[in-house]
Amino acid sequence: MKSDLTQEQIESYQDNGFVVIDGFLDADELESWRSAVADGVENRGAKKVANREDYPESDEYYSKIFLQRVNLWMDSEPVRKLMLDERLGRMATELTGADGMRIWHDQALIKQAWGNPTAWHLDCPYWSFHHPNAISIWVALDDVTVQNGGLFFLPGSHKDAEFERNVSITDNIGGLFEAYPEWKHREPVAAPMKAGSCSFHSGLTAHGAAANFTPRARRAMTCAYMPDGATYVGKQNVLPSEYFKTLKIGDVLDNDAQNPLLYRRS
Ligand SMILES: O=C(O)CCC(=O)C(=O)O
Ligand SMILES: [Fe+2]
Repeated sequence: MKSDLTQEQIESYQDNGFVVIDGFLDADELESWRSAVADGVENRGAKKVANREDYPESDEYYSKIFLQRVNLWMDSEPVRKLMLDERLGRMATELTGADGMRIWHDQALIKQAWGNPTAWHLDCPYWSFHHPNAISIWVALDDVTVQNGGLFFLPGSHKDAEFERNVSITDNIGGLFEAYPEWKHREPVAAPMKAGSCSFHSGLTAHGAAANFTPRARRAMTCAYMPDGATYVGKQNVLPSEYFKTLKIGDVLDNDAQNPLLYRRS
């Protein structure tokens, strides 16, 4: 795993709100990630989010954007081994400048053959904490192109995005630009990746993905990270209902069973 970041990569992440790391996994690691994700998805069955039996059902359009299985680390040993890797936490910490990182949630995102596009959106406003150093890794498990559902980012959008302005991922792919009319004429950047490459994006960077215009699935494994010390803002998102009921706005989200600490600067 290419886990050592250059100063140039860190600066590029901070300026643009995303960075692509080519050749992140070597061929053997890529095989382990593919098989771990296959294990996790199969083992999970139809349930979308671990420890949330009551998670709302998706509508028909959304269910054809991707097969989405969240927090596979909680119920698949092979995924747990990959996701609890301290190096991932260190990369997320170094890119953002945070003091440390916890797992917010992982997710397998498999855009099936002929899958719908992923509408433009911001991630962190959905989550139970709001923090400018929220960040996600997105690992390509297949070669990802503009034909099969490659990602697009709006460079620099993390600098003026707001936690209170966002849209849901629906069939209106440009709905985010109604919330941010000032971004309507900005040029997005496509991020094609070879299998085993990855990107990191800020929880405030506008992004989306193309439709899958191929007869094959586009597999990705992702993980969102929460800066250590982030506090609860009143949204349940993927939190188990039992835990959610105990939280008050402003509480530090430091439950190691739900949000394990991956890395902290010494
Ligand atoms: O894989 C996709 O289609 C979308 C990915 C995404 O929105 C994310 O990783 O935050
Ligand atoms: Fe996203």
